Amino acid sequence: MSDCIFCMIKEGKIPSSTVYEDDKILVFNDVDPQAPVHMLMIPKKHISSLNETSEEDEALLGYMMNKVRDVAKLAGLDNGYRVVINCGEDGMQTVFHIHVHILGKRKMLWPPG
Ligand code: DGP
Repeated sequence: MSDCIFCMIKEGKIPSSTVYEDDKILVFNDVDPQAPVHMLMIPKKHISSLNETSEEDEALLGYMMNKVRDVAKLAGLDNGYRVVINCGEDGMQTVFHIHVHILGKRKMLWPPG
């Protein structure tokens, strides 16, 4: 998607600080961190939101969930972390390329704001 910020990051057209990359996903630091560690995991495939996934994405989505633990370990989140996927307007999604927020190094609040 040519006008998608996260596709541009994936293609190296917008700089970001990469934490982890493989053939399926990219993980980079959020530009507006809400915790001492705040990373975003994106699939390299453009999927706009959780509302736009299909059966053919099940393996990729499962792969992402399974990789969260490894990325959290890489970032030293040994005391736990929070994983968030915002979806749509009420979910306060602002970038329409599905992404997993991984936040840590502080105590999270519940319920979230
Ligand atoms: P969401 O509200 O769930 O759609 O979160 C989008 C996140 O993306 C938000 O925390 C800020 C982050 N973000 C937006 N633009 C950029 C960017 O150009 N670079 C990086 N690293 N993060 C971005």
